[in-house]
Amino acid sequence: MSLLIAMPHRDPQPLAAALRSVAPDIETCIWPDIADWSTVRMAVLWQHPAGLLADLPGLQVTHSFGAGVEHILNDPALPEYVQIARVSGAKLAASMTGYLLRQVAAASVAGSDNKPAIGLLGYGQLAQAAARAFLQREYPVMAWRRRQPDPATGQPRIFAGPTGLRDMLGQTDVLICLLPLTPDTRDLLNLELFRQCRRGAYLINVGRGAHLVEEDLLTALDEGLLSGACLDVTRNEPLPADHPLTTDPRIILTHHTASLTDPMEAAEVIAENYRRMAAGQPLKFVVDREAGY
Ligand code: NDP
Ligand code: OXD
Repeated sequence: MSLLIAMPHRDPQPLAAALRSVAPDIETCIWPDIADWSTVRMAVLWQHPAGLLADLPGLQVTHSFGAGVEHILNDPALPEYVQIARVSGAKLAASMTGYLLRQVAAASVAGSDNKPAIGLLGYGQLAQAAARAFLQREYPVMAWRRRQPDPATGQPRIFAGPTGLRDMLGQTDVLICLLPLTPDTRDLLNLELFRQCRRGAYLINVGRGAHLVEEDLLTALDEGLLSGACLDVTRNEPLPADHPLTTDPRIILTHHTASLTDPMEAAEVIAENYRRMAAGQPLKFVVDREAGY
């Protein structure tokens, strides 16, 4: 029984070393150096090679090396019976929160003399940590999620569904996308949505590039619907040098570095899930395949 690490575009060694230190008993191999494919029970994946999952007959769990899982869910070779888990934790959330605080402080948001009102799209692990930090600094904070909020009122104000989204957008100065990429959220950041925002709102997209219709962002900036944008994720990564987004002074670009998975934090979650898998126990940070996150 073994664990496979397959992330051809990232250095797998820091994760392998962290796994050796937290779980020396777990037999680990690194793609493409796999002695016996039939013994692999868990695969840790990030932009893994096409067709790989079809070659692992004993696979029980796929584990994303990051928080996002669309790269696994979109794999046509993913068997129905294989579970999906992902990495999450305090370090990932703290790093995202730090990035968002810096970007909001640097953004010049039209018409806001006071602290701009933050509207979070998504209220999961990362957005909840960010919301706490913004509230501590006395920003008004709202968040939109899929499931209806509990009736109890509290901070931040929670919205759900299409009407909730419209309500939140109309009161938002800085819109932060922290959604997973699913069929329901793809292309959500489009002109129709920007028209519902407070005029001159500022957009920060740290979710996925495919949440944003990039031409619509340029139109919204031209029409003054938005005052600026900060994009950590784009449809093509890395962006070609001559792409219109790279030269637009109203747009700040970072290169999918808002929050990088810490190998030790990842190793702890992965090792814990490996043990749970072996014991037939429920996994941590397990993905609901139907919901897509
Ligand atoms: P979670 O799975 O913890 O949270 C997802 C949130 O999105 C939940 O609140 C969920 O609602 C909400 N949501 C999902 N679908 C919808 C929908 N259709 N309508 C409204 N709300 C919806 O995710 P994380 O916070 O851990 O991560 C979020 C995303 O951030 C990742 O999927 C990844 O794409 C991105 N990311 C980017 C990084 C970067 O460096 N740029 C680093 C790490 C992650 P509900 O609460 O009702 O379930
Ligand atoms: C992630 C990411 O999903 O790095 O963790 O984007």
